[in-house]
Amino acid sequence: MEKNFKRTLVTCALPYANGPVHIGHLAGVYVPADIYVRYLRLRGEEVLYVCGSDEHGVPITIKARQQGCTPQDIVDRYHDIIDKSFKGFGINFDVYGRTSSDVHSKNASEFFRKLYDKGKFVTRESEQYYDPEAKTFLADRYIVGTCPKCGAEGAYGDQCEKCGCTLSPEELINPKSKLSGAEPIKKKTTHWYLPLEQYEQWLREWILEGHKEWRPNVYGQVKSWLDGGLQPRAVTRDLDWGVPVPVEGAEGKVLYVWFDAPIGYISNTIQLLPDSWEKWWKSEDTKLVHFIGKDNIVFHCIVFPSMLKAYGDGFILPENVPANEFLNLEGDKISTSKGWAVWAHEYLQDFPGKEDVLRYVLTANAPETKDNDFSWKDFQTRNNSELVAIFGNFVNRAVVLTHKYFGGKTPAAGELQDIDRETLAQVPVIREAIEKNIEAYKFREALREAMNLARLGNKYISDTEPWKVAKTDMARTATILNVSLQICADLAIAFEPFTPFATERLRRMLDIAPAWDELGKEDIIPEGHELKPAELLFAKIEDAEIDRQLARLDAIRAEREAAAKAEAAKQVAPQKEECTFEDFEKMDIRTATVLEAERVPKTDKLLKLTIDTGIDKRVIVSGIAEYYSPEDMLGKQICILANLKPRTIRGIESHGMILMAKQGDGKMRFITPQEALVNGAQIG
Ligand code: B3M
Ligand code: ZN
Repeated sequence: MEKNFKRTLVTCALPYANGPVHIGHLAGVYVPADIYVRYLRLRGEEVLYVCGSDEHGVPITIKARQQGCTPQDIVDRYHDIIDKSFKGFGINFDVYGRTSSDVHSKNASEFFRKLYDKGKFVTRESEQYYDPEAKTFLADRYIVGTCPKCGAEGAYGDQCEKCGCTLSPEELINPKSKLSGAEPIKKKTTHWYLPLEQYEQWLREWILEGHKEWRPNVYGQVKSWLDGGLQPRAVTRDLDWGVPVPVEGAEGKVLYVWFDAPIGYISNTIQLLPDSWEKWWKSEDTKLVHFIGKDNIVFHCIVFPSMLKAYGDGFILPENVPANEFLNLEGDKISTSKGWAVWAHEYLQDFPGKEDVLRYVLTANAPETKDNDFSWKDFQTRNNSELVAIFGNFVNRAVVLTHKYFGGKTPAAGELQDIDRETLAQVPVIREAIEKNIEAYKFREALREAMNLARLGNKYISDTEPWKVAKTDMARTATILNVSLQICADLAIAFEPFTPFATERLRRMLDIAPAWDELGKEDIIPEGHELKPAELLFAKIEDAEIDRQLARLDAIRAEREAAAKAEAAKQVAPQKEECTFEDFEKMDIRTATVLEAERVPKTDKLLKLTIDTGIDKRVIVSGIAEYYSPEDMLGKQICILANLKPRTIRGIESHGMILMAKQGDGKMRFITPQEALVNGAQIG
């Protein structure tokens, strides 16, 4: 059932202040939320738009340790960068708070205390890893060791970044503390848990029964969590960075970051509206919408609602949680730690005045139903052949011709012809489609419709050719330009949520400030209304600008590959099964010298070597051509396994094997005695 709300509270996931935001964040959360908020405001609705930095959590403490500064230093730095980036893209929250603020600390603390006093938590004692040297419990991320699945070194206690598997610290082979390098020991600790299983039935009814309209990815994830059965979730941690647990006997413990962060939405509202925040959080007339990425679904659909339910006191629940899938970059997963990203603040520097282009491309390609890819070529094409060639071109022709023929004054429309009427009749149809899609959180589709409006205008002016008609019929020219200008005004409305900077220029050119409701009216710009000088709506993006971005990514890729190779080189194969001295004795290993060397024809890997073994001269075929040329081998003293059973390789009989050392990345080198010896010296 559609409820009638009086106002809308829009929250955006609080970005972690341990790195800048990138295009994946923008596409997943902030651009769609901004479109939604701008649309509602244009419709004259009451909206509150809340966000802020998420400044707690273990990764921030690790970064601080790596950089030799405090966690507060880290979050101060990134909070500022992130805040500026959002503003740069026209994403103007009513409040952009931070979870390290006093308001939040007090609010989150009180929230916990209330649940505690109401008996909503259970406590559990568990054994957790503890660093006996640093005298502190170790969060999963603070324990590293060998991955039990792929053997990679340096896997974390919660995940191996090499093979991507999820781990628990117990599974690591040779676990070591990241703090001191000491071997962690198990120690008992007590934590508070929210017994989520008690909310299962209620969640089923509220979401699975009551919100079938939620996006399939969101609904599906919730369903699979509920079907899997919910477990109590720890809401506290042994850590020294966060909101202290406000309970006696909880020294050295803080609220788990995912417990305090969503409360941050409320704290930030309190910070902005200390006296009237409850109207936004505790009134059935408020529609609450959480914009998030798909990795945050469980917290916003299951954990936070259960916290609010436990708290009671009239807190409302989200009406919708439009979570997006992920955006990839040039075919690869975006990764902050690997530097594989387009950073918002760098984009703003590299493309000044083109904030809208990124907003446009990220929306046109929005990962709403599946993961999507961002490529710089697509970015350029969408700018040059959509924004510039269609939208910009149409507006430019309409405005410039009005200046040229009518001194910038909006000419009167005479009698309308079929083409005029048919064109204008399309506008309300498109308007309805945009509205329907935005209200259903289908921003990509809504933008397509808005672009259809630009296409309509561009086609109209191309078909009616006012620059030709003007030679013979000024009255008809006036009508055509009047119709064209009305469509320009429609575009100034329809595109405002998507490309607010361009529509601001357009509104300035047309000298109007229309509300959403005027979209499709036939006299948004009255006859005689004077236009301002034409401005450029969108500018072409040249190949050189795109090439620069691609070169930057190529460099990152090359660096990453080199690092991966260096890492692989360090991997040491595990020891083989035991053998006896007799086993070893069977092998006749001795020195020899290469007399002749040549490639085995039609192969890439094989060399044919004639060698002096001290006992005889013989031929060995060896797969080392990738590493050594025949010239490299000539005259070299090597070691061979002399009594290996002869084998025929590519028609050549090979008598023995050259001893090679091989490292993790596959690189091989032959073994040579430290000082030249006679051929045939036995090794053992
Ligand atoms: N800090 C964002 C993330 O997972 C996380 C959101 C918190 S929203 C309350 O990247
Ligand atoms: Zn692994």
